[in-house]
Amino acid sequence: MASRATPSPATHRLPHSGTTMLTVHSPDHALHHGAAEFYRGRLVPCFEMPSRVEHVLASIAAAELGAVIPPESFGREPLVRVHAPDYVAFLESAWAEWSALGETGDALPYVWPARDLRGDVPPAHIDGKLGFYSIDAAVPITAGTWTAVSASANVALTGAKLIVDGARSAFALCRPPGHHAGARAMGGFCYLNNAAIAAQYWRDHGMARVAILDVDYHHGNGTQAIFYDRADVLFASLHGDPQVEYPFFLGYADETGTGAGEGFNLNLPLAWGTEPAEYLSALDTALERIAGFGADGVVVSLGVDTFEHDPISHFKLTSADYPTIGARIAALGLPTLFVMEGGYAVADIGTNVVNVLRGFEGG
Ligand code: Q9C
Ligand code: ZN
Repeated sequence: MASRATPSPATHRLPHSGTTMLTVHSPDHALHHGAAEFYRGRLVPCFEMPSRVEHVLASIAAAELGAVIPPESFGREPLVRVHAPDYVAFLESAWAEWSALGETGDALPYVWPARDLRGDVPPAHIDGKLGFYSIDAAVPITAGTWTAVSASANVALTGAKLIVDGARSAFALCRPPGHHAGARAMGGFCYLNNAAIAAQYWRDHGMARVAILDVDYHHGNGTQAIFYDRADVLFASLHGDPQVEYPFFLGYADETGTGAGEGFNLNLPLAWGTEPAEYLSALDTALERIAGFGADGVVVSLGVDTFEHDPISHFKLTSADYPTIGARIAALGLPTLFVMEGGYAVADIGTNVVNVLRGFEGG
């Protein structure tokens, strides 16, 4: 990159012998642009929009964080290490099945297999499949959704591979996000669980123990569920208390893991209006658990919807708090993959994301 030939004073301060953090990004994210999500009785414009990525890219360039590189293609294999094959097939064919009905707008579910209904039989009709394979109606499927979703997973995998190949850190600028997606369900703007796919890739490429630190405002229900019975992947999350916040039905403090995974899940739910000092104290608790786990690497589910002005969230972090988060994660001294999750104060997410990454880099 030309910009690296004339580093700014800020990049001169980096203590890592001239290395900068690579960002992985695919323009295919823009092929996913949902019109609306169902919220409080009406269809509202999607908060999760393509411009989010453009703001992050602009801030990366302005800060001269490092080069932005395209993803490699990893194919289906690493996806089905985490997700059920029938779910991946559903995502791939959903738009074709929906448009075959003569529909031209986005596909959205409207019926779900809740208690006392059959949750074990995927229906044949797309209307039934949409509900079977989802937890909510915040997951529009458009003509370009599969292309964008599979590119997003490839972005995460490329970041994971950079670290297997020796990088200390990388930033996977994933969009759509992933942490609400379970092994067999989409939800909360998420389709494939990019962080989980990256963590499993690390397990399959030499790392014995992987930690996932989820700092998105919302509980990473999908990631938790995927690794809930495993002792080789520790999931630690700080998030809005599910008593009062999406996803409501997971993310409580008493969820500590099951079977071999007992003790390898840590939830730190926080109240609406949580201030920076309280947030950072919870972060330290999560980091202490990760340090004690003996991880070979950490995947950070990086949501910046903890920001005070986020339109759908209720914590009070300021832009000046994000470098502290990055610096404290860096103090683990572990190979670190940052995976983009949420953040909907669009004009500010670039600043807030880059603040985390520069805080990590020591600048
Ligand atoms: N319209 C992530 O941050 N429902 N997902 C919000 C406000 C879904 C958030 C309701 C929130 C999902 C990745
Ligand atoms: Zn979120």
